[in-house]
Amino acid sequence: ADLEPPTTDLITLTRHILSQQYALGEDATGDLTMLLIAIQVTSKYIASNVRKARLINLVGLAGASNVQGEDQKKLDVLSNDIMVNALRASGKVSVMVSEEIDDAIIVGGSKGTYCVVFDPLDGSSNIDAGVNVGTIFGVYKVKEGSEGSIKDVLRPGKEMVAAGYTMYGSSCNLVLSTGQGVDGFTLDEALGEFILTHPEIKIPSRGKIYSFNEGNSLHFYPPTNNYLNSIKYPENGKPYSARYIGSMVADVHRTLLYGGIFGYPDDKKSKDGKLRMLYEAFPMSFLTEQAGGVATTGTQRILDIIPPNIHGRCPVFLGSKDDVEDLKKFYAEYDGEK
Ligand code: P6P
Repeated sequence: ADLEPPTTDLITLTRHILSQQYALGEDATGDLTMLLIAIQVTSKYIASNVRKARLINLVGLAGASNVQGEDQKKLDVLSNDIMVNALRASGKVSVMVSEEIDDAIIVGGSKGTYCVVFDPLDGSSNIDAGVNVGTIFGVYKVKEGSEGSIKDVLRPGKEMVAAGYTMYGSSCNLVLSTGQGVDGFTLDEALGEFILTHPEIKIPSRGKIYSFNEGNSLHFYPPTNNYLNSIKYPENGKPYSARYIGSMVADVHRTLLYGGIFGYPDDKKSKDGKLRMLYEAFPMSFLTEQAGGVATTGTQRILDIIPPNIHGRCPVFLGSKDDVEDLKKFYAEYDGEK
C-alpha cells in the first residue's frame, strides 16, 4: 500500500501545552507551560540515559567508570539529579519532593509558583531485565501568599494542577493531564519532539484484566481476596486475565489504554500498602479520573487524602469505573480485622 504522505500539521507536546494554555484564557501566565516544557526535556534526557544503561547493563559492562574516573551513578540517582537541576533552572519551582531525597527541597529565593513531586525513575530495579520503567510527576500551585514550604505539598491530590508520567520502553511515551483530559505523546527521536499520538485517552468503563502482585495473597485482607476470586472464578462469564509487570508506570499505562483494574492493596505485611501518595498514587489517580476511571484506597477516594508526610504511602486500586466499583463493594460489606 502506498505510504500516507507525512502530516503537515504536526502536534508536538509544546504546541499542545500552548493550546491548552490559551484555553485557560488571559490569566494564563505561561509559567505552567514553561515548567512542563522543562519536564519534557528531562524526560528526553532520562530516556537517552536509560537506553544507554540498558545496553551497558545488558552486555554486562555495569560498574564501568566514566572518563573522570567517577563511579557510574545509579540510574535513579542520575535521573533524580537531572530533574532537580532542570526544575531549579526553570525558575518556576519553589518546592520539590523526590522519591530519592529524604527531605523536601525548598528552592531559596525562587519566584516560582509551582511545586513538583516526582519519582525520577520508578521501577528502576527492573532495568536489568529490560522491563519498562518510568518517571512519574505531579504539580501543585503554591497556596495563596505562600513563598513555598512543605505545607504546599501536604495537600490532597485533587489540588494538583497537572500530573503525568513518561514510560521508557520500546518507545518513549509521555502521558499528561492539566485537568482538561488526558493526552499521550510518543517521542520521535529523529525530531527530538514528543508527538501527540493518543489524544483524549478514555479508559474503558470495564476491562478484562486484573493487575495485582498475587504473590502477596497470603497477606491480603479478605475483601481483596474475595474480589479477586469473584473475577477468577466468576459465576457467569469468563475469568479475567492476569497481567502484572511490576513497574507501576507500565501497569497503569496498559490499564488506561486497555481498561481493567490495577491494585497494590494494603495487607497484613504492609499496613499502608507500598505505593507513595505524592509521586505515585496521586499522579496516577489524577490521570485515571481525568480519563474517566476511578481510584480508591478501597474505602476512600485517593485524591481526597491529605498526606501525613511527603513519603506517606496508601493502598491503591485504580482503573475502569465498573471494575473498581465492584472492588469497593467487597470493602463496603467487610467489617472484619484490618
Ligand atoms: P512489588 C517498583 O518497585 C514499584 O515501586 C512500582 O513501580 C510497582 O508497581 C511496585 O513497586 C511493584 O512492587 O512488591 O509487586 O514488586
